[in-house]
Amino acid sequence: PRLLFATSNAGKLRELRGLVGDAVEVVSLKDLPPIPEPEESGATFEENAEIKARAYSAATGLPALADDSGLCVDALGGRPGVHSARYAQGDDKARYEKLLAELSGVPDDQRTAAFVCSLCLVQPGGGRAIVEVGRCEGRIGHSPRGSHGFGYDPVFILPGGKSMAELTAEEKAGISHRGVAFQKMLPHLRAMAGG
Ligand code: ITT
Repeated sequence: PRLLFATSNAGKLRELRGLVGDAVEVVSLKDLPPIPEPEESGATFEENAEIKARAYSAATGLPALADDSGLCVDALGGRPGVHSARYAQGDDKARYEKLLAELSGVPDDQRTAAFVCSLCLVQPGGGRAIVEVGRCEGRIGHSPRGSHGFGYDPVFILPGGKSMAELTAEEKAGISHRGVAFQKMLPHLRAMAGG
């Protein structure tokens, strides 16, 4: 059966397509008539991923894989967390600039953060939801660097010193929260596709 990548975020879609390769035949929301976005009313990444997977699977009759993800900053008590997409009006740059402003004056050893990704796979007709989570630890830099990736990548500094936006797509896939969650999900996708 075809699998629906249930996201309207272009960056996520690009990365998920790279991760799945030709393991499963995939369709995206762009290939389908418009579907109203479900309200992400959950308190956790897992809950929101399941809300999205169930809503898009129900609307299309397809197995759906949804991604709920975000950036949890320790000095902000875990914010923006599940609100990462809505942290500031405007584009990705407006959001990471707001984050840098909120952290101004915070010393390096208190700038730790983690990207978190929850993937949820739901079959049409409801039933069990499969949820897998990945994390990627780092810290928030002082200025943006790099031009790959999306979202908060330019201000997320990895243990090696590079920003996430300085990695190639392949390098990011190998270490990212999304890559980690996806590797855990892959056996379930293969089982669904029939081997
Ligand atoms: P969908 O719900 O349609 O999938 P969305 O962008 O609204 O798209 P989320 O609610 O899960 O999705 O928000 C995730 C936000 O977290 C995203 O918009 C980015 O700002 C940030 N984010 C997630 N993964 C990221 C990554 O790999 N690199 C940088 N920022 C990321």
